[in-house]
Amino acid sequence: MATDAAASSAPLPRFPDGFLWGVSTSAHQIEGAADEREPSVWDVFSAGPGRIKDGSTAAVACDHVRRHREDVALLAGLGVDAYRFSVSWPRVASPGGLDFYDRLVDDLCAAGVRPVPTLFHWDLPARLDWRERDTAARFARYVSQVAGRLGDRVTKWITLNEPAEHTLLGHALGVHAPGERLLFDALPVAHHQLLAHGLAVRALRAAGARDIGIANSHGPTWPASREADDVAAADFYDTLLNRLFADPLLLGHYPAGLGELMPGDVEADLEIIAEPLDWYGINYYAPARVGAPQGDESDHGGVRIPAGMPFSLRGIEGYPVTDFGWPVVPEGLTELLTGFRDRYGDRLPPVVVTENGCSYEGLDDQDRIAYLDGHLRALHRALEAGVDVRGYFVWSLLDNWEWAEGYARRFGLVHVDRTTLERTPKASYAWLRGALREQRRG
Ligand code: IFM
Repeated sequence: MATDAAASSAPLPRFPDGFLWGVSTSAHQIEGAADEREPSVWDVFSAGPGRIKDGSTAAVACDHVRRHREDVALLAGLGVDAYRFSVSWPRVASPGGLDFYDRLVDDLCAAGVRPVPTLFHWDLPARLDWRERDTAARFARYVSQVAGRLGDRVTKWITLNEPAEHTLLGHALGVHAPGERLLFDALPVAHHQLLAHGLAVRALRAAGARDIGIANSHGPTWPASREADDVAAADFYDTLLNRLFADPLLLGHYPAGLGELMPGDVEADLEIIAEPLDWYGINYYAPARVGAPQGDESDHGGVRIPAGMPFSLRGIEGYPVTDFGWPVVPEGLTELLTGFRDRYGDRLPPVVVTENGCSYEGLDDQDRIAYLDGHLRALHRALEAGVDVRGYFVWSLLDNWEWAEGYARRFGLVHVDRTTLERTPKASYAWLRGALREQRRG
């Protein structure tokens, strides 16, 4: 069902001077050229039967490795300040792999678009495993290698993308790569990614970087009712999705009861994990409605929550939904940003919204325009409420390979034909270009 929301005809409010406007993608979702790099956990996972809804793999994706010049031209035409892409560790580990990113960064700089690489966006080399502590140290060595090659032109860095989803969907519930169903035994995977993040911050600083953040996914967690057991379940889910991945970075400790479950010398690791950040990236899509356990397995948009979890996920009623079935709740972004500021106070560095977007079909994507318009107004309300937000990145530039959904979901401002791979800017691309021009006119 499509949303019936409409973009406001009023111009967007004015964002502060220097506000960073960008779009995001990730390596595995767009690059293709899979035969020119070593396999990642996603190559192995997607080769298994029944794992990806349309049976596809990302072997071709958007063929961005070969067509990146065209994609850089699209970015320049859109008028964004910055492009958030990810560097594929399996590609960098393969002969000549860094050459591609070298060219991409050169082309972006020549086009006046600031490169903002994410160093890990879920495509772990298949020979590695986040359950192993050593993966964090290996990550830091790979980060040094990338920074050594690109650091003369890249000034803004992102360590990890959404370690929460990679842990929960990939290692606890098994619906993403590597397909492990460890439930709470997946907690070491969270710890080792956070440790990898802290080590990466140190490696980047050693290479001279001064503008470092992370892209963590967060959302408000709304209790299903005011009953105590629903409120407790929503608090628990808030801890799992929000606090588990933010408290160690911003406060230097895990939420109560979780540090004891982590492997290794947790206190010493937390000192590394809490390396100061220059900014904190938040990916926002929708709030979660959470209730007390209902006693049996539940299906939440294709994600099966096993019986025995201390919470259940419920539908969000009363809001339009995207073609993916995700509720469209712009005010959730205001709530999230003000809530983070209230929770972390001056421990929260300036925030950047590193992802926000929606999946809709069609070239005349008025629903996406309404979505972006609504979320930008919601972000502006957070600015007015005093939250220090410095940038906003749309997910995504291109229709791409949406993980376990395959090619069925279209998040792009630019349509990609699945047969010819031809790129066609959608109505939302023109809308965003116009909105950015307006902002610059003041
Ligand atoms: O496509 C993903 C992206 O890789 C991570 N954040 C959410 C997006 C939409 O599901």
